[in-house]
Amino acid sequence: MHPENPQAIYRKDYHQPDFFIESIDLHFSLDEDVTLVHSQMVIRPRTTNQTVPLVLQGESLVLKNLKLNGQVLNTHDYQVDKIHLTIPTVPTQSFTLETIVEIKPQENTALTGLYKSSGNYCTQCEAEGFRRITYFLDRPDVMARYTTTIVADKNRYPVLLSNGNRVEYGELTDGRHWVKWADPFPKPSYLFALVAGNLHCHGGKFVTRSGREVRLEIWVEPQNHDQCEHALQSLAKAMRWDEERFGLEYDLDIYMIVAVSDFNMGAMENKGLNVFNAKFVLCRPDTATDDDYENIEAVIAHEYFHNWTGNRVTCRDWFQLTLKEGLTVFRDQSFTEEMTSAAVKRIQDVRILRTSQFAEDQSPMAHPIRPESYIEMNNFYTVTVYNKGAEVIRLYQTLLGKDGFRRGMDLYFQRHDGQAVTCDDFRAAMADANKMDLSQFERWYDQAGTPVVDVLGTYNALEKTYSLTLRQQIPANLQAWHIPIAVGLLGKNGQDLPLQLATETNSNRTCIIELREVEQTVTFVNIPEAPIPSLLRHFSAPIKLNFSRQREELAFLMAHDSDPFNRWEAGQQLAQQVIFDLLADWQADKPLQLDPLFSNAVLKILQDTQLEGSIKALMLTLPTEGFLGQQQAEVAVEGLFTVRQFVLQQLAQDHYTQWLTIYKANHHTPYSNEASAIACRRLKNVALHYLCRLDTAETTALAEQQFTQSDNMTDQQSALSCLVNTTGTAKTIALTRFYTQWKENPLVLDKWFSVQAMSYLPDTFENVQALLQHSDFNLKNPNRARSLLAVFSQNQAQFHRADGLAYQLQADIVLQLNTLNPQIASRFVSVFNHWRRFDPARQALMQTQLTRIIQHPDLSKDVYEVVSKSLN
Ligand code: 0A1
Ligand code: ZN
Repeated sequence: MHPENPQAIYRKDYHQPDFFIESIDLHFSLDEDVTLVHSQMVIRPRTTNQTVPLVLQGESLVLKNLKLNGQVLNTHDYQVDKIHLTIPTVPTQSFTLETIVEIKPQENTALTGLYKSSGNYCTQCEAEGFRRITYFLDRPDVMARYTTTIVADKNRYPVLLSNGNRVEYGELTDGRHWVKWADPFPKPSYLFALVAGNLHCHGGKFVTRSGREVRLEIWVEPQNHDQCEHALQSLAKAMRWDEERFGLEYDLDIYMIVAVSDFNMGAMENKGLNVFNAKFVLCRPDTATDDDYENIEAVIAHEYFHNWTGNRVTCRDWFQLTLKEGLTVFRDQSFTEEMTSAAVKRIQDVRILRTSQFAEDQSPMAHPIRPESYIEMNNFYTVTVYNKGAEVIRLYQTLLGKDGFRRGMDLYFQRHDGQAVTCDDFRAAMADANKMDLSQFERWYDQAGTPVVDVLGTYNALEKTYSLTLRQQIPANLQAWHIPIAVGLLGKNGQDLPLQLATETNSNRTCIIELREVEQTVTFVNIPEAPIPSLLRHFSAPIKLNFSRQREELAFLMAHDSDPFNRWEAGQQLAQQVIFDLLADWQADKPLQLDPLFSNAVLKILQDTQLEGSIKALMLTLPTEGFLGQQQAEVAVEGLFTVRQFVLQQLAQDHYTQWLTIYKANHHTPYSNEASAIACRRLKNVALHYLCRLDTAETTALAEQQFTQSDNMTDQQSALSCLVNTTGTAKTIALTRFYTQWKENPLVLDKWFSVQAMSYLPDTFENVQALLQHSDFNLKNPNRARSLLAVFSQNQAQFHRADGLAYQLQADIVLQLNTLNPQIASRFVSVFNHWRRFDPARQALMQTQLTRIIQHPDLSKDVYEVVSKSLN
């Protein structure tokens, strides 16, 4: 790129806006050729008698008319460039500004601003998309009252929606009709939304705890009318939960959700009118998996929870994004923990954090949850801001207790309802409500990276004390974090010992150590025998904790820890040790032999009748190649693949009868969406995957049978993903059959692409190349592009082929997407962020592609930022 140097924006440069926009009255005339947007704003200078120019943002707009206080402005009274409208001289008192602009939503493939999806109009304005609709002060600390009139052809677009309440409507003589909406709540422009199209409504209602009736509406393309009920139920559950847990009630008379097929992200919390990726709305047992059901409930809840954490109290500037996102993710995680199983949800969340966020921390895109600068804000909707941000919120709750956290939340809303605020405001509310000093806590907001804590334990048999010494590894220029570490001590019988700190009189089974110094030692008294410590229970902080353990000790914790999270964790650590030792053997050309201790530990889990099924399924799943690679100084691509496959194969053989028993015991549970039925499916499908590793006629027949006979997508997809890794004809038959069955359902067809991209057979890359040519592949549709290419790029051994062909393909795709959809291009190029973690040959191959990309003449800011940081 030879851009006119895309400029970074810095957090320290924040200034209040010079003008506020009190109200905006919008008028859209939607047309197949050009859409006209007429806007009338009441603008107030921040201070009286100021003489600063008014600078509005606007992109890809054609200005047709401009009036100030009703007077048309002459061209020499204002300037327009690619991204601004500047009026050097404006009145010193409130004034009105009217603009008319032309836009072309039908040509908008970036899917930000106003665009078309399956023939319908919709909008996406976060972070800075509103400026692609009309000229505005497009920043979250400018909060205006909106009225919106939409005019469109009545036949094509019978449904016209925007934020707030529908206040007027009517018909025109030319086959067009109009609807006017008014949103009583002032809001930042990123929460604006408009939808127009031919949509079906799945309606319901919710009565708030104060007795107000709220109308709930899920809007979908007509053919999807039978896939909305779960979304509706999820919404009602989320509304109830927020009342009960946080005392927060919904505030409008209507709540609308629209499902669209083309969407860059998961969903968007626009006030009263959420726009959703259809993937997080539509489901039916035969089309959606258990995970899809759970994700839908979680995303619906997430967007709903934003109504308070994000909309009523919003962000002052985009550096504060985690204020709304970290908090809202924490709220949706807590909701799912209560709706499903707390331990299972915690394990799933920690897996995401450790595989994606810890990796981001190790990459050139590493940033604190509150970044200091950005070139393109859309690049900062990251696992760090979202998921680590949620962990940081969880830390408050761990430190203050659930009640203390609630007191902090109450004070936060009491102080800031209707305002645009900062992460510091949130921290102050937590501290003040609990009379606690949280100043050291700011480091979680301004220091990037994963804290590392080394722990040593010493038992003193004479004194009957056990001491833990914890030491933070602090990188240069950083300071010690404030870290709560939850600890338990297990006795020889596997039971928790009562814990009493030398400084306390009462005892507990789990104790929170507050680590604030670089090094601290805590001593437990009255410990009758040398204990086995269980550290960082339920992953009480987003850190890496080092404590050296023998395999026997890990197997012991895996069998006995009363904290289900740590039981799972011990199993993962044991598997990791075993895999890394085997890797050393493989690299030394020694024969591979699986440690019987590990195989037996797995057997014990298989035979444990007390263990809940979903946890059991998780405990029987090995760490991924991606996660294992991250633990290495240099990712051993082939070695990790070979060794991990070997371990899976051995476990399949060693426990063949037990896998079969588990499979059969859980196979006939009838379908339902209850936790117990889900657990049966999880268990049996883990068993099926192990069995199919043996690639025998018998195991393939099991998968085929499940594939043809299942009445639900969880089982069908799972069987298909087993079959794609088999070597006979069953694979082609199943793939053809699945395609024929589901070719009319895009969300299910996405699964067909993904399953093939995930295969571990050596021809996967060639298959992906062929699938790119398939008539159902479409790079413009983000779900479809991700289903094939993002999924493939996570298939470590296949994507990182030694010949670099997959890298070249990925770069080709990035360059195409760069023009079509920069946000998706930037996500796709991010796989190369980790290039320095590979061997020299692969480094060179990836660097070649990065260099090729950065030399592209018209690189978007999105891609430029990621690639330039990667190459630096
Ligand atoms: N605020 C939404 C996520 C979102 C962010 C950006 C988008 O377009 C660039 C779209 C959605 C959420 O957290 O759900
Ligand atoms: Zn969000």
